[in-house]
Amino acid sequence: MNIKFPDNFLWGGATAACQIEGGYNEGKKGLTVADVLTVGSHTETRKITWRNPKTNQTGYSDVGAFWGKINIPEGAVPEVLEGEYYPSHVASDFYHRYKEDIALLAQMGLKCYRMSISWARIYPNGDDAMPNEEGLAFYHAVFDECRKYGIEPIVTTAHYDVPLNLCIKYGGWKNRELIELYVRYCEILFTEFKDKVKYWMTFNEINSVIVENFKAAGMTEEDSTSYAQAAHNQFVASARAVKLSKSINPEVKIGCMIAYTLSYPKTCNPKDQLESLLKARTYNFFTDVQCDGVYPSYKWKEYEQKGIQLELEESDFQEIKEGCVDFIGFSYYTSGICAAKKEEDEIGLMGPVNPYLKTNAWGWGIDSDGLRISLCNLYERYRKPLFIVENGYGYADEVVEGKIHDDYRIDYMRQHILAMNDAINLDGVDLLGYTPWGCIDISSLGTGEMKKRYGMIYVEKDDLGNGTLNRIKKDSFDWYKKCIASNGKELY
Ligand code: BGP
Repeated sequence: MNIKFPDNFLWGGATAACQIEGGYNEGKKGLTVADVLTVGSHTETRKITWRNPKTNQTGYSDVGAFWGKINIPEGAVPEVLEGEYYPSHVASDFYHRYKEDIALLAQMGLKCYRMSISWARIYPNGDDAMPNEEGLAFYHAVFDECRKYGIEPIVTTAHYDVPLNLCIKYGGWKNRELIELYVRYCEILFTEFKDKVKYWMTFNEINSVIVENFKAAGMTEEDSTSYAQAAHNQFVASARAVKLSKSINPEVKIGCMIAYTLSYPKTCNPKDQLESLLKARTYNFFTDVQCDGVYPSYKWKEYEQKGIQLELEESDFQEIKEGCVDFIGFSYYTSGICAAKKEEDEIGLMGPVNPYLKTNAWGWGIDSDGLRISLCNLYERYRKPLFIVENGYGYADEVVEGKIHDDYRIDYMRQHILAMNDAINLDGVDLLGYTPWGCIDISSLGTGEMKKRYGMIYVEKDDLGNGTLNRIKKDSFDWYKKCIASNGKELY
C-alpha cells in the first residue's frame, strides 16, 4: 500500500465553541441559540426553551427542520429556564481546561486544531457598541497556547451559536442587518488575531441554514423565502469577510465550509439518478456561489418556480463575485440514499438505510468510499484546495478498568485516511488537511448527548451533565499519534 501524504499535511482535530467551551455566562459572554437547547436523544428531539415575559408562561418547542416544527407561541422568546439542563452551559469545560486540553492535543502530535470562536464572547449581544475585552483575551490565550506547541489554529467564525439577541431582536439571518454586524465581528477577529491565525472559515456547514434554521441562522421561521434570504445574507457576509481578511493580512487563507451529504440513487432507475442530482444541489449551491462567485442558473429557476423574491442590494452580486474563497472546508461522516419515491423508513437527512453499509447506533453508515467520491466531486467541480474539517465515528464508548478500547473508531479513521490517500495519489486531489471531529469528547450537536462520543480523548460526563470532566486517553489517542508522526504511513 503506497501511502504518501504531503510533507506539510495538516493532521489535526476539530471542535466547536458551543460544544466544548462551557462557561456559557462567564467572561461577560452573552447567550447564544445553543444555550437554550435541551438535551435529546436518537429518538427524542432537542427542545428550545422559551418564556412569555408578559404572562411568565414557559415551555418547550421542537427545534425545527428535520426535528419537528418550531412552535414558540406569539409573545414568547427563547430563554434559559431555571432548573433545566443545557449541554452547552458547561459542555466539556474547555473554557477553564484549555491549557490541559491543548497540552493533550500537542502530546497527540497535532499539527493543527480546528476550533470556533463564539460571536457572543466577542459581542455578547451581537450588536454591542464595543467588543468584550475578556472574550478577546480568552482567545488570545487559546491561540498562544496552541502556538506554544506549534499547533496551527484553524478558526471558524460561526458554528451553530448565533448570539441569542440577534435571534430575538432581529429575527436571525433572514434580516440583512446581520450582514454588517457579522462583518464588524470579523473585522475585530481578523485585526486582533492577525499574527496568530492564518486559516479562517466563515460559516460552519453554511448549507445547513436550510435544515438547521434555529441553530445555524437563529431563525424561528421555517418558510423557503426565509431560508433563501438567510442563505443570501450569509453569502454576502462571507464574501465581504473574505475581502476584508485579505485587506488586513494578504497571507491568510479563508474558506467556506459545507456539510457534504453525499446521496446515492437508491436504484439504477433514471428517476432515482435524477433525484440524486437534485439532492446534490442542496450542498453544491453553497459552494457554487462561494467558489464561482455567482448564483447557478438552477437556483434562479427554483426560486422562480417557488415564487421566492430575495431582498437584494445593488452591490450584492459584485461583492459575492469579489469574495470567493481560497479553499473548501467540509464535513463528511456518512453517505445517504435518495429515491424518487419517498420511503417511509427515511431517517431525516440521509434517507433510507444503505444495505451495503454498517451503521453506528445513530444510523450513520460507515462509507469511506463515499469520502473519496466526495473529494473527487468537489475537486473536479472547483479545482480549489480541500480541507476535511469534520469526520468521525460517534459511539457510546465505555470505560473498562480505566481504558477505552475504541477499535471501531480506529478502524473508521483508518478506512477514511486510506480513502484520502487514494484521492490524493490516484485522483490528484489537493487536500490541505484532516481534522477528525470531536477530538476531545463534546456534546452532540444533533442530540445534545455526551454519549455520542467522537474523541481520541474521553471526557467523564454523562448525558445529564454528571461527572468529573476528567480526561482519559482512548486507545485511538496513541494510534492517531503514530499515524501523525509517520505522516499517515503507520495505520495498523
Ligand atoms: C456537524 C456539526 C458538528 C458536529 C457534527 C456531528 O453537523 O458541524 O458541530 O456536531 O455534525 O454531529 P452530532 O454532534 O450530532 O453527532
